[in-house]
Amino acid sequence: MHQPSRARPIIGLTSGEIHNIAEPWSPVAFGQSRTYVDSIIQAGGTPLILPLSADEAVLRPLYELLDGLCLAGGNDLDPALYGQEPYTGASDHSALRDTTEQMLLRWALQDRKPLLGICRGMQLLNVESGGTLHQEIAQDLPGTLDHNASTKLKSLEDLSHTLRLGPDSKLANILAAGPIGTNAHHHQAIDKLGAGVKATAWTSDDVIEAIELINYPYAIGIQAHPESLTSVEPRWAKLFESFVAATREQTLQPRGNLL
Ligand SMILES: [Mn+2]
Repeated sequence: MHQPSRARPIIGLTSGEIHNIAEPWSPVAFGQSRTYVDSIIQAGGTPLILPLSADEAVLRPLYELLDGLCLAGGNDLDPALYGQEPYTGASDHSALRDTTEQMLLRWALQDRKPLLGICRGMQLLNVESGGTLHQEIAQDLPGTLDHNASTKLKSLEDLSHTLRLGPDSKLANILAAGPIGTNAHHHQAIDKLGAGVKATAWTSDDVIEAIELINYPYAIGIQAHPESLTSVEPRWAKLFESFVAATREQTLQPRGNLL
């Protein structure tokens, strides 16, 4: 059933647990960086930051509002999700965030809603498809580039990485051909690709920097943080524009009295 699409599609944006280290007594906040919010707004969408909850009854009504889902960056996934023990004693993960995002992602995949996974979000797309991660790039892939160069420079507007784009990919179509600069702010990377997952961009050391789901209308994952680069490398703004455009093109499900 075709419904008129919204002028401004609603893009669900996953949140993370924010701990106030300076004031550890203060409650944990659920939030997300405004760079994602700004990028979605500039691309014509309306972002909706989603709270963390393991309760399906809480999340589902919010999910029903969404035209697309952006799985944002954040801390590591629990290595148990891809069948591994953490390399170092305890892994830096939020079980609540893992559960929340898995629930949202599974619903979105069932409904074939447009998906954009950034950093951790790309890793979750791969893991949910049965793929695995390198828990520590420096340990697993010695001699590779510094994938935390931007972290060390304390700037996500840093373009220390250059990506080569797979020619036969949605990403190359969106960004136009030719290498593109990006930031480097991660210590984990995709190892084995999941079922139906295709790598679409790499750094010169062959670390996978982008993926897409094949046989799916629009599901793109990016290892870097393009939401911080739309000013310094305007080609990255096209990624968000294409994502919002994809949410307009989909056949929207009836939403009861909301439409
Ligand atoms: Mn990288």
